[in-house]
Amino acid sequence: MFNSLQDKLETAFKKLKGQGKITEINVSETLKDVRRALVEADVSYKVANTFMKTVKDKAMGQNVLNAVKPQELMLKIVYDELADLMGREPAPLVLKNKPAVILMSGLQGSGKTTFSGKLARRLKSKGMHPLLVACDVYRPAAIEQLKVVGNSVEVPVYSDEGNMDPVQIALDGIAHAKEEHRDVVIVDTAGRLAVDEKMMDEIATIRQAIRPDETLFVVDAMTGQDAVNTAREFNDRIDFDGVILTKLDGDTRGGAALTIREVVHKPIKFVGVGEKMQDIQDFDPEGMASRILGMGDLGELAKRIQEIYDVKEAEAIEKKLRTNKFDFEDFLKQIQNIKKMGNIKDLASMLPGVGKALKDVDIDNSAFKSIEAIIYSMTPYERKHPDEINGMRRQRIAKGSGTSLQEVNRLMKQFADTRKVMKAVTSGGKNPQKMMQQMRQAKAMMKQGGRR
Ligand SMILES: Nc1nc2c(ncn2[C@@H]2O[C@H](COP(=O)(O)OP(=O)(O)OP(=O)(O)O)[C@@H](O)[C@H]2O)c(=O)[nH]1
Ligand SMILES: [Mg+2]
Repeated sequence: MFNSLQDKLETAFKKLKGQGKITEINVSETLKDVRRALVEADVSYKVANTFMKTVKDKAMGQNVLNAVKPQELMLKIVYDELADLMGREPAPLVLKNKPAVILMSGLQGSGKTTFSGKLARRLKSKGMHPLLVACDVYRPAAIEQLKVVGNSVEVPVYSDEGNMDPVQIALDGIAHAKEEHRDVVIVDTAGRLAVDEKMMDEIATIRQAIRPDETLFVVDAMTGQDAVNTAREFNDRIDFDGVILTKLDGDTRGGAALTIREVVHKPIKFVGVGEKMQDIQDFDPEGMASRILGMGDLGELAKRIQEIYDVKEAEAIEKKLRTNKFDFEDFLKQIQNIKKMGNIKDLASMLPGVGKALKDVDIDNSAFKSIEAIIYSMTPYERKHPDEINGMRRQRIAKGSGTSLQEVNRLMKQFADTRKVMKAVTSGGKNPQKMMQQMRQAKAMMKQGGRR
């Protein structure tokens, strides 16, 4: 996510770091670099200029030049401005009606149908009972696509094949939800190739008829400033409640994420980070600012971890760690869990400083293959007693798994580190604050361990 922007901002701040004493000239040079980075990330000139002016005023107001740690203060100011630019506070869905109704809108191929499924899955995991409603009556396979999506997240789909009136289908779908005691209805609509009057009329009419709790505008982040312009046009016409930014996993420059809020004064509520149903994240401006500046996003990571671990499992692991019984069987189980958490590269980017280090590394979940092979080459006894895996055993394991001694050694080290991190994470329980604090400690511990 936003690799090139991250790179450029880091370079900008590095320049500042190299200076013994920073001067007004260094600061304005850094600011110029930051501005250029924003514009290259497809942030509009207007927004970039306003941004720079605010940062500059703040820097002068807080007397950066005489600050104890001027570089850090500058970074903090830019971080704050980025977070403010994106709205600062997360904007959760506001669902009041029974059933609550969520209406999707957006251009063709922006990701409405996919996101409808992701959202249904998400709401279901929170104990709600969603119903998906298929109002795309134009594209031949649209209804079928929603059914496939619904099926994959085990959420029912209401459709009315042959009925060409999306308003009526939406109303019928909501009535059906009432009968079936579904408490939230997600209405998927037809895409527009471009902003065209007839289609705009249709979505406006649906909206008037069903009075949704939330009208969401879905937009492809890869389209940069076009995304922002489309958002403006949709907002003028249907006054939506929030934005869904999809395809943030791709080679997105980031401009849309940074600018939309400022231009339409509506919050980004979720982002899509992949084609799979679990690839959805709450949009958190502070977390995003932190990620853009290469500072990681431990909040999001903690959330993912909590999604996977139930309390019981966490307690069991915690006990094992406490009594030093955490072994390779458990480790293997953790790998399965991590795979469930989603794309590994995306997860890694939430760790401070790690995202960038992995930027050019081609890792995906198959990276676990050799690790799994090594563990499968251990005897059951060895898996249960990791501390007894000596040099000779390591040699044998390397041969058996078709890897090398170095790889086995590396895994042994990773295993030891994982124990430490897991210890911190599991004892954090359900308290993300505590968990984050402990993860930081664990990270520091691992660093020390590495130096020894
Ligand atoms: N990489 C990536 N692909 C996505 C994401 N969201 C959707 N897609 C893909 O984008 C394509 C279009 O998604 P759809 O959900 O069909 O889009 P739509 O808005 O419903 O399109 P229409 O119904 O034609 O208007 C599909 O191939 C999806 O798999 C995302 O967050 N990341
Ligand atoms: Mg669709």
